[in-house]
Amino acid sequence: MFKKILVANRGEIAMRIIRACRELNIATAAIYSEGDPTGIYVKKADEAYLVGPGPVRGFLDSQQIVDLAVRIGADAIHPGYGFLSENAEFAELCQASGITFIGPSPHAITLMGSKVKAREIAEIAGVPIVPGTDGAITDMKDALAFAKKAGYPVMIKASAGGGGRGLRVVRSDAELRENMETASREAEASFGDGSVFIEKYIERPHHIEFQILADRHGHIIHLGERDCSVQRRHQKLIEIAPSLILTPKLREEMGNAAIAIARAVRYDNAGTVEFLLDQEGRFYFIEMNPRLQVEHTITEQITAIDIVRNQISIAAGKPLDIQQKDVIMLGHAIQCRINAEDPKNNFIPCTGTVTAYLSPGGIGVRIDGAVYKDYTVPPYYDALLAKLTVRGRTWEEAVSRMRRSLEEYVLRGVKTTIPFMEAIMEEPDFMAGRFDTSYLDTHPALYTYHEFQQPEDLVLAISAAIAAYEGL
Ligand code: MV4
Repeated sequence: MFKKILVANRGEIAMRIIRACRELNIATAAIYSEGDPTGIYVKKADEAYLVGPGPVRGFLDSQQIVDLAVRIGADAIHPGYGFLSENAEFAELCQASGITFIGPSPHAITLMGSKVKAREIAEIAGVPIVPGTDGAITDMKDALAFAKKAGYPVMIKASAGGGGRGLRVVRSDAELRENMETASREAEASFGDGSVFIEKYIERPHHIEFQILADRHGHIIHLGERDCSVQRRHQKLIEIAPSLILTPKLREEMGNAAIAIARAVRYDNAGTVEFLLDQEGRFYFIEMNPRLQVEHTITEQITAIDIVRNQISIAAGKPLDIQQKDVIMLGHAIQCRINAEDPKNNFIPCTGTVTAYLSPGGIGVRIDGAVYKDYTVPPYYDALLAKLTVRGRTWEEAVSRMRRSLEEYVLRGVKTTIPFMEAIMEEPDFMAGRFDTSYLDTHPALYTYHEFQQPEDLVLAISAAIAAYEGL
């Protein structure tokens, strides 16, 4: 087993990985930058090293991170999510430097990084894919011919895109002509690969993803699904497990499909296979994420399986100690992302210093976070402050527990998504489990929640006014 793991990430996911290492008696080395020197994960690691230059580049500098790992005697690196977690060259550099990359092989990362290749692999594996073009489109004639056959609307997708980037819905030949060129140019600019393909657009789908665990001895299992349909412009806000609409038959079929795709690319470690479920109950593979996901916590809460611990032991060459028959999903879990954003102001990211902090607690309540009183929220990274995950025996119990936990959550000094999440937990369609990817667009009233002034905020305002008056 590893002696020391370098955690090549920050914030809540660095905390999550450090906790798993602590439980396994593995020493940890954190990296931090000038952009967030006071991150609590830095204090929790056994060692901490400044990377740079600047607030972000150090986290993206493969050579600097691998050189550090070699210098400090780390035998493995965990990339978390984002940053270098889906970078095949980084995984290769780790291996070439004798450092274990805690994640899938570079080969699997590369294959799943191409949405066109992933579709081909799924088709060969007999997994349903959305009707679409055979490979990337280079000739407008082929694009128009596909749209004529499939019927509008269709979706233009960047092959090197993912997570919702590089997508355009078009509803006519004119729109298709206008958007093909720009889509390809944007993909070239964003991903260094301008190839695009087209799929039939699935209206108001559910976004269902299956958690995969695969070891290096050919054992592959799935840990059930997560429904991530409550999202805004591809930013997931609330995720639930299990889905409220999958039948046991669909769960079995989609779980087997997810395993078939993992097997087709000889996948190892943790990964997530994403599907769309249409209004008629048909499912389609769309992409696979070769990394740990933000929302992995809801799967852990209903299966009691520690995904990060399994990632570490798989990377150390151990066989899985669980089989598919051991995966039992009990109850319902919900995760709310507590972001430093202002839902009333187009979710713009907010910074500030936390003036009061108290996590909710009690039965079935889990906080993954790196926030504390007097923490200054840095403006350089994604806005995620903490993830609030609750589980209940029933959906209703989970919703009421999430409502109570959000109410209880004290996080002042910076605007957050907490009041917006509270509004969702009281919204009848959500409470009844009636939501798909159009939910936030079709419930605009959610954005008009009333934000109660906290007493001390009022005291601060009044005392400032008095001071100003006396100063006159
Ligand atoms: C789609 C789709 C509808 N039709 N593909 C692709 C990236 C993945 N993370 C979500 N993606 C989608 N692909 C076809 N053919 C709907 C989604 C989708 C989505 C698209 C736009 C805005 C929000 C979305 C939320 C979930 C799924």
